[in-house]
Amino acid sequence: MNDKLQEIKKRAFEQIENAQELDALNDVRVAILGKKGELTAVLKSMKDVAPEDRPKVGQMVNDARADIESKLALAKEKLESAEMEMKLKNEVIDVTLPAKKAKIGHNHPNIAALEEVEDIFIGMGYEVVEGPEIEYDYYNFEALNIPADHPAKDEQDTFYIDKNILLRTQTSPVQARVMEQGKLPIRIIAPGRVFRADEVDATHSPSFHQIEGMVIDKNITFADLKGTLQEFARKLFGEDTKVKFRPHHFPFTEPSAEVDVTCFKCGGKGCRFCKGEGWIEILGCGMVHPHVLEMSGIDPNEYQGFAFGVGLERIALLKYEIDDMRLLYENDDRFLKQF
Ligand code: 2NM
Repeated sequence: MNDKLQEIKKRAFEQIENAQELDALNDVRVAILGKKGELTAVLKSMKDVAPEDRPKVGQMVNDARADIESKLALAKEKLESAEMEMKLKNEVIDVTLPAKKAKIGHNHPNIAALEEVEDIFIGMGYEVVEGPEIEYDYYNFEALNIPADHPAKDEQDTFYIDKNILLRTQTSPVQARVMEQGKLPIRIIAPGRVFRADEVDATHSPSFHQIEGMVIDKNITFADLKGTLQEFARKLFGEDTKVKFRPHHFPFTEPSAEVDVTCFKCGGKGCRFCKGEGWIEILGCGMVHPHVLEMSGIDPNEYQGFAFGVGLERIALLKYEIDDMRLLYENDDRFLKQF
């Protein structure tokens, strides 16, 4: 009996020493000490032992069991601490490694252009004002002398929410609201999103941005408008930039003009960029129509004003030489990170 116990113990010790993982160790424990284990079988065979020998044999089995259990516990501890050590080793952080380069944001070309335009006018003493994108028909059209039968009012061009409420088609309603407040003089620019029912292509989008400007004061003339926009063009496109005013028509200004600037690529000689013209159209402007002043409660005999409007996307496309407006709205990282 003793031999058998010694043999089981020896084998158990070997297996415990060979176990590389906690699972293997547990297998050994089950095979030897478990309900159907070898040592348990020995205990069950006690009935074959002579009664007078039973205490002694029982003691031997218990001793063997205790030895194997303590060997198991020791091995378990060893494996666990090895496992922990491994885990810590794998989790080590080398604080001296160079950091991963963080992706930082870029200025969207629209924002870059907006900031440039704003800075120029702020430098001339203008205030930046904003207004609602959802507007009353009154401020978007009527207060700006745009008659009911004007093509701009057509549902084909304007997103109507109901009969009197629409998505503004220009930022001039902001100017109408400021005029109505009656604090004079006024020197403001109104940047913001506008909406028109246009199909998307390289130069059109149903939602784009405008910056409109307006000055109302005593003795304001077309010369003030010309000087202001000339200075603006020089600051935006370079000191050598020339401006050209072409007669035009807008319902809210009289007289009205469109403004071209000399091509900043070729200086006016004509190139691929300006399609051989030497000139690039950038904005519309004019003297605020006396009727517009009157409707806002300003006496046109006492006060005069000029106003102008530029497309922000148009400026961004020109300045950063982007050939398709859609690039401004897709927000493709490969495009944006160039700015
Ligand atoms: C333009 C062209 C010409 C304009 C007029 C006004 C207001 F409110 F004073 F009447 N704001 N903006 C204006 C004038 C806008 O955009 C091409």
